[in-house]
Amino acid sequence: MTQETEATAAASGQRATERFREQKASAAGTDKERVNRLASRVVKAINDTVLEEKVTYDEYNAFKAWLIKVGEDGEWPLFLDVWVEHSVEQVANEDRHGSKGTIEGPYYVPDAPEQQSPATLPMREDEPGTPLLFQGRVTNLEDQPLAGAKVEIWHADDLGFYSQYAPGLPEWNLRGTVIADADGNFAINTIQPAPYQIPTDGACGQLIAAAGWHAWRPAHLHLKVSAPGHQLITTQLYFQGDPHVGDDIASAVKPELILDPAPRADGNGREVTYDFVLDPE
Ligand code: MBD
Ligand code: FE
Repeated sequence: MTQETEATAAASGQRATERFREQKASAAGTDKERVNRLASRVVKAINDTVLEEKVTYDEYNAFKAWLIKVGEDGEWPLFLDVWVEHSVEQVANEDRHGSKGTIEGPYYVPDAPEQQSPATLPMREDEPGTPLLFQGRVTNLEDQPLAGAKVEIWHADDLGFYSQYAPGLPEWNLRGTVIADADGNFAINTIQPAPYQIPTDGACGQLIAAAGWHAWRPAHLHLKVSAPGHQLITTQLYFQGDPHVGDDIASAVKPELILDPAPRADGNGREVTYDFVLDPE
């Protein structure tokens, strides 16, 4: 069977592009004045850069070739989610009083199989990695439990690959929808993900190499937490001590989102508690 390590930028990029088209690429109906204002500012920012930096024809053509390649590799979702989404998220969530959110990234898949808490995420029989018990409570701003809250979770495996975007992984590996109990409590058994290196063999990797940047995100759990009458929160949780927690390529780490799991009493991996507070709709 094909291994997840044989993932290519172009294959995962095309998949992310298709998913985006299916789920989110509907016309926003943005009015003419707004389009005029935003498009004019973006075009002006590029022109200002050309004039101030005295950009040459060689540089302009390299830029053009690179933009063409981003599309060919299907890497627009990756590029935008790594370098732009964090600002959009900041604007979207600036008025929230509950838990912090952060970016969704390109690898969410809706409708992962649902389980009642306590749950074990779908994983291979010999799934590599340190076992992790992730548990907590979902409440409103008044600290009242939200019975039956929905905790959607997805994350990379111990080699940093996501199911449905790398070959050879079971469809729902390390993806699940967990329903909290009557007290808003949830418990999820999984494994600790590895730091994630964005694909180095596509257009985004080419930019990173040409600019002398690094390609890493710290290890992270992705989550969407929701309950009727409350605002859904999209977030990620990171791990204390991760070498990239201070320099995420996607600028999506916040101090409130860093977990520090403790060894489990039974010696089987680690455990951590994190509570979610949802804002009313
Ligand atoms: C990821 O796993 C991710 O979460 C983001 C934001 C970008 C690329 C890969
Ligand atoms: Fe991710």
